[in-house]
Amino acid sequence: MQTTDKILVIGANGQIGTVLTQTLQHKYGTEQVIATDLATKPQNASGIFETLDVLDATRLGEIIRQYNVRCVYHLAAILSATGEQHPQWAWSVNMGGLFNVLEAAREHRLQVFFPSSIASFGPHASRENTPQYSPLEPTTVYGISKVAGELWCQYYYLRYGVDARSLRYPGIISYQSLPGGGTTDYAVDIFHKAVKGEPFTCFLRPDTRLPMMYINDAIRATLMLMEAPKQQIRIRTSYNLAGMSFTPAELTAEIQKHCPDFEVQYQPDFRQTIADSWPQSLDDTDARQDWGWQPQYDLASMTADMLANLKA
Ligand code: NAD
Ligand code: AKB
Repeated sequence: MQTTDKILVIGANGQIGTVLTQTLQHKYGTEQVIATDLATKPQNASGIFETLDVLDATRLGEIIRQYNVRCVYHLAAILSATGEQHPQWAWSVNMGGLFNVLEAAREHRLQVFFPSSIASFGPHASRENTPQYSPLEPTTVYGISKVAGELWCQYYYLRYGVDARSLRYPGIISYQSLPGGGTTDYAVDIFHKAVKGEPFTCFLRPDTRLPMMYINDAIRATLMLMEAPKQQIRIRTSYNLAGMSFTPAELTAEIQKHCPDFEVQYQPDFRQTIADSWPQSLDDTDARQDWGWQPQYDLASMTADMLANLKA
C-alpha cells in the first residue's frame, strides 16, 4: 500500500468494521478510506461513507472507479448463528458478495482481505491446537461458505494473480459495538451485563472452550498480514490465528475478580451444537513464522481492558 492508495471497507458498520475503519483512517488518512455498508448511515462519525449492498456488482464497480480504490477489506457476511436460521440467504450473501469482490479485484487489480473463521473446521479436525492443514468439514452453512471462500481466494491468486489474503479469526471480543449473530457473541454480551450490574444468561454450557481474540490483536494481525511483503504470504487459503482460549465459566470467574456480585446462569440453545463442532484452540505457527504474528492480550488483560472501556 502507498499512502495515496484508497481503501474500501465493505461491511464497515459491523463489529470488526467499526474498529478497522477507524484504525485505517488513523494510519493512512481519513480521506483514504471509503467505508461502506448496507446501512444508510455510518457507524463512525468521520470520513467518507457510501451505502453499498455487496451483492450489487454494478454499484461496487462504480465506487471502485469513483474513488480509484486499490485495496478492499471485505467484511460483509452473515455469521454462524444467523446463518443456521437462514441457510440459503447466508450462502447467497457470503458467496455472492465474495464473488463480486474477487471479480472486481481481478478487473481492477485490487488487493483483497477476506476474513475466514474457526468455523472453517468441523468435528473431524482435532479440537486442541488444531493444525493449519486439518480436515475441513464444517457442519454450518457459515463454515461451508468460509471454506469455499478460502479456496476461491486461493484460486483467484493462482489463476489471475489477485493478491487475496485471509485469516481464520477466532471469536472477536470488542467494546466499540455489539456483535452480529455469531456463536461467540456471548463473550461480548457478558461484559455489557456485568457493567450494568445485571445477571447474564449464557447460551453455551459453562465448559465450552473456544478460541477467542481481543479486537486490538485482531486489527493488528489484519494490518500485519496486509502489509507483509508478498513473498512472505505462503498460505493463500487462510492463516490460522490464535489469541487465547477460555470457557464461559473461566470468563465469568475473571469478570468476578472485578465485579464480585456478577451472576451467570446457563441455558444452552442451538448455538451449543455449533460451538461443539469448532476447535478449542488453534495452532498458528505458520502466521508466526511467515509474518511474525504474536498476540498481546490474554484473558486477564482483555477482561480488564473491556471493563475499563465499557465503564468509561
Ligand atoms: P457483523 O455482522 O458485525 O458486521 C457485518 C456487517 O456487514 C454489518 O454492518 C452488515 O450491515 C454488513 N452487511 C451485511 N450484509 C451486507 C451486504 N449484502 N452488503 C454490504 N454490507 C452488508 O460482522 P463482524 O463480526 O464485523 O464480522 C466481519 C467479518 O469477519 C465477517 O466476514 C465474519 O464472518 C468474519 N469473522 C468475524 C468474527 C467475529 O467474532 N466477529 C470471527 C471470525 C470471522
Ligand atoms: C461466529 O461466532 O459466527 C463468529 C466466528 C467465530 O466466526 N464470531
